[in-house]
Amino acid sequence: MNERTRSSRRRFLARALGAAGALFLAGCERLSESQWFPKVLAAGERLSEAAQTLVTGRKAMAQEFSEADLSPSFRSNGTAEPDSEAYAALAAKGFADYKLEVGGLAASPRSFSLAELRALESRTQITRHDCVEGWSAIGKWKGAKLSAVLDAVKVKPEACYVVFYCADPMADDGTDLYYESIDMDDAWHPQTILAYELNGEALPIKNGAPVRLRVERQLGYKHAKYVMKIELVDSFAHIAGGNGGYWEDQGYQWYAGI
Ligand SMILES: Nc1nc2c(c(=O)[nH]1)N[C@H]1C(S)=C(S)[C@@H](COP(=O)(O)O)O[C@H]1N2
Ligand SMILES: [Mo]
Repeated sequence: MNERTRSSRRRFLARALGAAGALFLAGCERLSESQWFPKVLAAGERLSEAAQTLVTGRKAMAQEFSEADLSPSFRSNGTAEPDSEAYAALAAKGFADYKLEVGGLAASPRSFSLAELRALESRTQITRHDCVEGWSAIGKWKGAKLSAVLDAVKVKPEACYVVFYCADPMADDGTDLYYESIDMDDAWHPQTILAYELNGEALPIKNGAPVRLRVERQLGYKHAKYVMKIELVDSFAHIAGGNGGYWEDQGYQWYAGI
């Protein structure tokens, strides 16, 4: 579904869900026009079904597996160790000084140490990771629910996306950090976690230590590793190439739902 269709469906959905939903979704769509409304309302029933499918679709759980399904080892892809002095210094101390900064459109922005993240409500899940390069792996992830982090910082209603800034520079000169973003549907999803364990052990550096995103309804490149900072935003215009992610800035689809 292209951006425009998606936007139309979301607007219809806002209507279908009533005033509260409309208020929330309207904030995220400030920049788009509203001409389509009369047309959609005339279409009635049929679109109402489409809206329903959309709701179920975005809330559905990704498949979970059993211990017997675990891949013998979970491979690393992309960065296997960030080429950054700041990261090396953190790693040298076993990430004891790590702080996850969470801010942007939040009423109570704050940072979280690893201990503080571990104290939040957690979830453990065995899921399959699918990379667009053509490989998959099943791993057991444990982490803080992103919803618990969002609750703690009090997300402002204007927030439309969550942006994850990583420790690894993608350019040789140390600039162009990897980053990614998801919308609020994925952000509040129960399987969306900030993982600090893989297969029962502290997350290895090759898989994103100390904390990486697991957003199970999305393809591999959305699962930001080495997350250092989280920002709640209403647009990507001010961030890097403006497309919501490192790979998106090179032309990948922003919505990588599966
Ligand atoms: N910071 C950061 N996150 C990243 C990447 C990366 O290079 N840097 N690669 C992405 C891609 S394409 C995939 S498939 C997964 C790989 O995760 P893994 O190394 O645990 O297999 O991480 C994603 N997140
Ligand atoms: Mo990937």
